[in-house]
Amino acid sequence: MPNANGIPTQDDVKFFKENGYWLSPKIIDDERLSRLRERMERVYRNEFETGTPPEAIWSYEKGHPKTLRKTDMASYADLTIRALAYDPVIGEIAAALTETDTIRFWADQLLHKPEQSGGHASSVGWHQDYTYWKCFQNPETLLTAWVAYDDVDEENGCMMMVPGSNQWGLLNGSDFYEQNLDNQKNGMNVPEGQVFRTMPIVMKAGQVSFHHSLTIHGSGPNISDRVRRSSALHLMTGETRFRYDERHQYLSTKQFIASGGKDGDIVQGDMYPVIYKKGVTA
Ligand SMILES: O=C(O)CCC(=O)C(=O)O
Repeated sequence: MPNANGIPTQDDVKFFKENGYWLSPKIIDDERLSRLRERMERVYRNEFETGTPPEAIWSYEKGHPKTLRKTDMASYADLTIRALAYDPVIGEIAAALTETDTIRFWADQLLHKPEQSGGHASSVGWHQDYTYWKCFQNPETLLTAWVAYDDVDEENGCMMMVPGSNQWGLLNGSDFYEQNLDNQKNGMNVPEGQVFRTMPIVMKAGQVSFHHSLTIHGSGPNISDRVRRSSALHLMTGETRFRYDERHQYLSTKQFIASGGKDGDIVQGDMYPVIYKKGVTA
């Protein structure tokens, strides 16, 4: 069991290393969750508190209301969403799981999966996040914290993890946008002797699920009457180094390059704030 603040124990760290994911207790309280849900709606109405828009606003089927919405870097637009992205407790948990002393934030996504979305594109295909993050050198230094704004279960399309896949290296066939998850998994080159077993990540609102950048995960449609809302926060350890990769560029990596960052440099700077440093209280 984690301690009172949700900080993982040695057994939890062992579980994360072996399985590639770990689920915290509830660490975001109900009042903060209702503010986050309200801010999510404001961003969807194009009301940007800071005056800066998110990096990308995207949904399937040209914005059909029953499809998945993904908004990249809403933390640029809204200060409540930004405070969650920079949350030091989430940073401390990430540091414990990766056994490091420094965690930087590097990206966030708002994810909105509407109720009764079956029959529309609202699934997330099986993928390893590192497929999209080759602009960083070492997948071991990268992880995601997924914050549930609502209770999530199989009916409203919770995430599913493939336990142990964090130890399989980078596979072919990852595709966040694929809708036929059953077919898709047959195209992934799972190593000989390993089994593609799926684990639903059932969570209460305010819990945070952490996954390694090589852990295969995806999610099905929302066949319930309950919306599924969340923030996915992409984090890195202080050891993360940059790699120039033409295909995987973001506003932050473009700025890193513009300010002189080169292949092999430690990733740091204004776009990559330190959210946790061991021994320094927030
Ligand atoms: O929300 C989902 O179903 C998938 C999110 C995801 O792929 C991620 O957080 O890395």
